[in-house]
Amino acid sequence: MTPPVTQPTANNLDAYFMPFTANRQFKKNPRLLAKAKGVHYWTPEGRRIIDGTAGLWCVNAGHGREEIKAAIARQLEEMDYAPSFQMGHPKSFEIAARHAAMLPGDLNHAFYCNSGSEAVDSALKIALAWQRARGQGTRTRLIGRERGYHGVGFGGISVGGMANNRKQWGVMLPGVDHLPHTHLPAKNAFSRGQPEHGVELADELERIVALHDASTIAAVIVEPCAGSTGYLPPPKGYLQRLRQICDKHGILLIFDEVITGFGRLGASFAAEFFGVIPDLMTVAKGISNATVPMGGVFVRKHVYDGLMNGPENVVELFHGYTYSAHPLACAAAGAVLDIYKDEGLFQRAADLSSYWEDGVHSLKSAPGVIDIRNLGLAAGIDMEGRKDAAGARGYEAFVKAFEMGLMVRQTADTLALSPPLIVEKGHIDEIIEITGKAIKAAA
Ligand code: PXG
Ligand code: PLP
Repeated sequence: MTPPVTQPTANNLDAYFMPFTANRQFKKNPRLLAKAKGVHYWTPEGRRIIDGTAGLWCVNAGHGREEIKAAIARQLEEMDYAPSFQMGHPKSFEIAARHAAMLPGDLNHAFYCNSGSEAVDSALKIALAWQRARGQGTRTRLIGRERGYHGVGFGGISVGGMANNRKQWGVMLPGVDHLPHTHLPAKNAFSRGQPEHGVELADELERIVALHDASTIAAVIVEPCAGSTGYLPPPKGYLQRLRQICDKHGILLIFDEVITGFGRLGASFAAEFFGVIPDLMTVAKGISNATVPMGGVFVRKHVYDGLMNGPENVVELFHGYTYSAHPLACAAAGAVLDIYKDEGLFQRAADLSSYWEDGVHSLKSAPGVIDIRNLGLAAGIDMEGRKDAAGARGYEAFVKAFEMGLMVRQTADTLALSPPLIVEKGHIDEIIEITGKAIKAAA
């Protein structure tokens, strides 16, 4: 008898190599989402899940928005794609002008790509090119921060500071250094909003400058409010001080606003919220409400102008993507801006943020909760881990929450919450209640 040509797979989930997932564990007990509307998902069996995380911090205007769907469909009908190099299409210029008009300060030019990771690598490259264009080509060092997340490109993991995201890849980019992170639970535990302590951590940049010399440093990149690492709002005065030190030494400041951009803090961008204008800003996620992949780098006038030199027939930045400013992404991004504006969603997030703060801090008494942080419409909750099993409790709490009808994000023994900006107070109550039960169930 001839054997079958292919062996049957363990299950039909086998072929997909899942990102940032324990593949074997997942495939034994999968969690699937099949439908979404408003602030809810549904599993294939029809179980309703409240979305406590706006997908992955990206569906800020809620799921299944008809206006976005219609704009994408219209664009697909009109023109599916246009080359992005040496050619243009009207919607790319239109969306850039709209983004420029809503950005704080003189951030007024937009470069587009397809994700936050691409945005970060693009921003780092623009920073290096700009330093070189102004005759400072020795400035090649990039400075990130411990616990920072800047996506998964080689540039992003080099400046990033989450050890698990780095350790499989050897040396990455050379010449990178890192600021210390700003998580000081001994001094700042259970802070409401920005913590009081830690402004002096920005002075570590002076130490780094003294060590390497300013003439070797191109740029500093930080998340104005760190997201992936468990939501760490910046200490009071910290970003202002970073800005001063960068100015003093001719170093470009990059804010990675992939999570904080488009309303998460109750303002258009963290730069506006904190009143600190970076030289470059990276965005993704909420830019298109996650309907069509899109990312961007917003740059200040002096950065753009600094690169517009040399003969006019020569490409100023040898960098770009096949899908930079993809017509479908631009159409989606335009419809998303209309929704944010018409529904006042950034203001809505600001208005709800104190109710949210009270809600998340009510979890202080849940078993084994050792810190809670919040700013805008997001929060991080640290649980005491199990002895010799870091992350096990966090994972169990995440699974329990899902079983009880709530999606949260988990990293190690920290839970992160960041609901769509359209949530109602009743949804917030439900999110807090289930989170509390899940923390208890995993105690
Ligand atoms: N920068 C920042 C600050 C981010 O938060 C990226 C860059 C990369 O974006 P892309 O689109 O390439 O994934 C991000 C992405 C989580 C989580 O749960 C966070 C992100 C992605 C997935 C999960 O913390 N942030
Ligand atoms: N790899 C190959 C072989 C390519 O031809 C291209 C683009 O033309 C790329 C990678 C880059 O793809 P993208 O522009 O979508 O980032």
